[in-house]
Amino acid sequence: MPAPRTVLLTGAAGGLGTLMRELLPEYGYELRLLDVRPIEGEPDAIIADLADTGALREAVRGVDAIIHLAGISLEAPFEKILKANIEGTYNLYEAAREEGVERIVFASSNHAVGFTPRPQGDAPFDADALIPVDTPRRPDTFYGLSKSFGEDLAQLYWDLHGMETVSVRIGSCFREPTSVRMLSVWMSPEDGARLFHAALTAEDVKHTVVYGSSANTRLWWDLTTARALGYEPRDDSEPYAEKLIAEQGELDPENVAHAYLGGHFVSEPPIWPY
Ligand code: NAI
Ligand code: 15L
Repeated sequence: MPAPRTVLLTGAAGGLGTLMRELLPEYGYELRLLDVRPIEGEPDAIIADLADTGALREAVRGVDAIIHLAGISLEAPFEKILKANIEGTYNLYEAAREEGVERIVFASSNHAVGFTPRPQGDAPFDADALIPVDTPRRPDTFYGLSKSFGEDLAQLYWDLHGMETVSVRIGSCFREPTSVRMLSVWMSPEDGARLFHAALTAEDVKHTVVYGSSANTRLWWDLTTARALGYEPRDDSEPYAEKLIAEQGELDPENVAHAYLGGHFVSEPPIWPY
């Protein structure tokens, strides 16, 4: 596949979409933006719901690849997750198939495997203690379940239609880590852009699942499949550790909200407010 140039960015109004709108053009991409919400300063953005199959068909026409971020990004009643994340992702894949788009980068989440126990003990963890991408799926929420569905959909579209996907199980991609858990799962926005660029340009990815994080000293999972795409993370959350641990304390193995990859999503997930 030739290196993609025109890329549809769904969910472009959101937190990660906003960061990627800033960072990805540096890699030479021309972004076509889509979201159900208007985007300030972006009059050409496509305002469409993932339920609108006609609008999706037009939105994907002529793009070289898609970065699919749109959807509900927290826990919500199953009916809402079904509509936005499950049917919505299916609608996008169908539109992409019909229009011959060959590569999708899918924003999966650590919450697809959120009920996986985190490595215990002192960081940095040995390579054999890190959670591999082929660990059994253990969603921690309906939200995580929808990401698990998205990964399976991506596999099906590769096996059936030869459409390639990199499913990125993103940890926490925000400007800075704000919790002790995030010291392990943080992905700096700059590393996020590096990883998306690698996922868009690597050859012959078929359906590849990767974890999305920086090279954190306290990393919980294995970045081998991400590095195999050519991803070279440059950031580490460790400079934030002293302050966050002083404020919040170390993770407590007896606390259920500290015991799994998904953190507090396993016990008190944040709820989608809309
Ligand atoms: P966000 O909630 O800030 O952005 C999601 C965007 O999707 C919003 O702008 C929203 O308007 C749009 N959207 C929701 N439903 C839609 C629909 N039916 N049709 C069209 N647009 C719709 O979330 P954020 O943080 O930017 O995350 C982006 C993606 O990455 C999400 O899929 C999320 O699940 C995933 N992710 C993000 C992580 C992070 O650390 N930010 C971690 C793991 C996964
Ligand atoms: C996610 O999947 C959410 O979309 C994001 O808002 C964060 O909560 C992140 O996971 C996390 O696990 O920190």
